[in-house]
Amino acid sequence: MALLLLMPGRDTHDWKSKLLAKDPDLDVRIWPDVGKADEILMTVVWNQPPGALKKFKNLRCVASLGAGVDHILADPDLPAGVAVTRIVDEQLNRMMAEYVTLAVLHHYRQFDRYEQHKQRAEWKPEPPPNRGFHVGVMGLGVIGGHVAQKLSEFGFSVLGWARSRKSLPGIRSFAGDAELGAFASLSNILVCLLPLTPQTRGILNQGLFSMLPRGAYVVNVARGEHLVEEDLLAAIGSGQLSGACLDVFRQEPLPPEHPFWRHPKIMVTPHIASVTQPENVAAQIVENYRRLLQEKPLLHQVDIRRGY
Ligand code: OXD
Repeated sequence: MALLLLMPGRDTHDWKSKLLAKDPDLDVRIWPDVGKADEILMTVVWNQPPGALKKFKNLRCVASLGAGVDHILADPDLPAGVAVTRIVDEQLNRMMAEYVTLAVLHHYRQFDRYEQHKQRAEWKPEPPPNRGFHVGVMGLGVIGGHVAQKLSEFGFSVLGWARSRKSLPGIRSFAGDAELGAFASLSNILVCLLPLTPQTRGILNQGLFSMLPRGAYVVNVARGEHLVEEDLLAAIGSGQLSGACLDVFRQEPLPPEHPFWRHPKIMVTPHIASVTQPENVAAQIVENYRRLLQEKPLLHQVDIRRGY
């Protein structure tokens, strides 16, 4: 049996060598050189082409290359009964905490204003940031919970919102639709780290923005589909939002003509907030491949019905 790397555009040879370093006997194939399709037991995927997943009759597990699995669950060719796993990795948590802390501090310490002053050679101290400033983190799973905790350790007052109530030291927790308004009304910076599901698609919209304190700032590091782009532009235009830092987009790469590129109040990065490094995660992929062969429960298997 074999493991297939189905990740067009990624450095699959590096992935293969990192997997073989963990288990030199592994039969690792690289799409589209699949060999005998019936021998594929597990596939590691990112941006899989349409129809690719339906070719493997003995497929038992589809592993996401990243923390998110929305690209797999949305694939109409995902065979029924196949397990789906995600990456859980300290390195991914650390990178995300770095990125979000940087975005929060950049806004909180008004670096955007100082960039503008600099263009005019203007020496202009701004009033110090407000007390009573809260960072609201949407999504308190493995990564969201870690980010919330790091922001709190940094000294921010952190609120967390999730579908069900979470108990995290130092984080004031809000849960479900009923408490979304209370959470939003206190969030001077709103950070989205939610999984993408039918319930969370488009959740960053005009309705939510209108519940935030005037001048709030939005950081989206989850999925582009969480954000209604037109609503963001309108909310910044009206002054309801002061700006946004975005790492993910409905269309990636973000097309050159997209208004976000040239918007003075929107920071754009190319989906780099937190990136899977093969050397950090090869062990968990190889372990899951062994578990499949031994018919043991898999690490980090997602609940397909819940979507994460
Ligand atoms: C992920 C991502 O899901 O990089 O890990 O977006």
